[in-house]
Amino acid sequence: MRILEEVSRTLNEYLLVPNLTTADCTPAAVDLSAPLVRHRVGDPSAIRIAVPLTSAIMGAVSSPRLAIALAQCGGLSFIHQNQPIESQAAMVAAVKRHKAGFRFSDTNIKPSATLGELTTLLDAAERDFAVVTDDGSAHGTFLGLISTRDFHPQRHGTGDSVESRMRRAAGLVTAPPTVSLSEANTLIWDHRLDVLPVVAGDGRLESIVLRRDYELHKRFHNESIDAEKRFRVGAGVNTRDYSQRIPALVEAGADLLCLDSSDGYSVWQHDTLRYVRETYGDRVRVGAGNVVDGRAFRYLADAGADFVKVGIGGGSICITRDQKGIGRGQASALIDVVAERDAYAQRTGEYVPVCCDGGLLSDYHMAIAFALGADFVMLGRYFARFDESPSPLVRVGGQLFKEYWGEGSNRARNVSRYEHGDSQQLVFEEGVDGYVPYAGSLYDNVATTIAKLKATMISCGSTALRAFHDNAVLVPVSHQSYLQNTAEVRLRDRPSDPGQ
Ligand code: RVP
Repeated sequence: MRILEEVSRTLNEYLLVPNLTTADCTPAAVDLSAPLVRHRVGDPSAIRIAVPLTSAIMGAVSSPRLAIALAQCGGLSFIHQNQPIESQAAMVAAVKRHKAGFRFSDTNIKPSATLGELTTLLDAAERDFAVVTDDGSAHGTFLGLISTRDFHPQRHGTGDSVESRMRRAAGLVTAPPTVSLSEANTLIWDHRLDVLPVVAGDGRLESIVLRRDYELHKRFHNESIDAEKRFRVGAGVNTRDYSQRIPALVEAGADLLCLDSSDGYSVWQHDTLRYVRETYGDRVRVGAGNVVDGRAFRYLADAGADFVKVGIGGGSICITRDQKGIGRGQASALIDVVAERDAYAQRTGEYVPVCCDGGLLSDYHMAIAFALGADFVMLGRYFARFDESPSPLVRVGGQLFKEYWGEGSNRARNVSRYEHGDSQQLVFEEGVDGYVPYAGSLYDNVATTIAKLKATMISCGSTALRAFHDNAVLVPVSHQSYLQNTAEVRLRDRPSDPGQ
């Protein structure tokens, strides 16, 4: 038995002390770009992202829609592996197929649906139009469009059919899948369209181009794209079916893989990493984890991991610490692993990036993680709250929430992430199934997060993540000091509303 001297600390337990802010520290000068994969010290990483945020390998978080939105903003998603190989590969392929500016139609309806059902759909999705397809799916036969301008609840019965008010395909401007984005935008402006459906030769809906995205597209200068200008996307893999799953994901075009396990310090991860290196050399990039100390980092780095993910038990939906008594405060884990990453780089000349995963509940937690040395972060709860996440939007007591569940919950039953020996079933839960407050669009929220991260770095006198880590001055906070920071305590002293 060995007891570590340091107590286990969370990200909450640190604050940053400002450094001198010089005139060159402006938001425009701050570079948040980060390496994602192993590289020789001094050489660039083969995969870098402009915004160091990745979305968690979870069914409630990383869908093709979210992956595209996040890649547009400069980050990267990992499509979850708790699904059959074919459907995961199809999700990866969908992201790679998607051309910038072309989006999946996410608000679709059948012609036989009622206007009442349509209104419910539009309200929940906060959209003002729906695409009509024969089966109400995103890739059904395109039959027409219907918007809130085509009907009015007082003029048309809620029981009337969508078909009775829709604008039919025959009278609409559409484009073939070969259309380029600039041609699509010309059609939009020439015909004063809000939406241009892209329809394949057999009549099936492929995607849509929105006038509003034209402006949006102009906002993005940092898109995560590959050499062929396709969006980048990652995918989770496991140590059970890797010899079938990995080839399928590579074939589908995945840019980066990541072993998805709650405890990555295992011989199974070693064997899977060796398989990738022996089969593909450096052509396929794969991260490993999760770990909470330097020993485990070294083990996985030696086995060939392209990056190592840190965090056990800190996830917002995670009960691993309660169930198994394993884990470590995220700050302590990060400090230990980052020290080993830097020592490893000095010793071997190889820099293996570190990802901080789980328990990043507010934007300032991300800043603390970067100051402690994380190269990039992985977020579940953060992204689950947005329109683009795949989980249902629900109204509870007048407030909107998105459903969010852990991969170790009964709902997900992700056996390969929570394997315990050779068991093929989830014997006990390590995650919960709950709700997170709905927070709107990913684009707006990521922009705010980036602005806050830049503001923190400016206060700390740094314009790049590595310099931020090197120069950051952090202070552990006492329990009293932490309490004083929480909004709850500050609000308690506020005068009550005059009307109450
Ligand atoms: P959070 O961002 O705090 O919601 O945490 C997300 C992370 O939690 C994931 O990236 C994963 O490492 C971990 N996770 C996912 N499911 C579970 C669970 O069921 N215990 N934990």
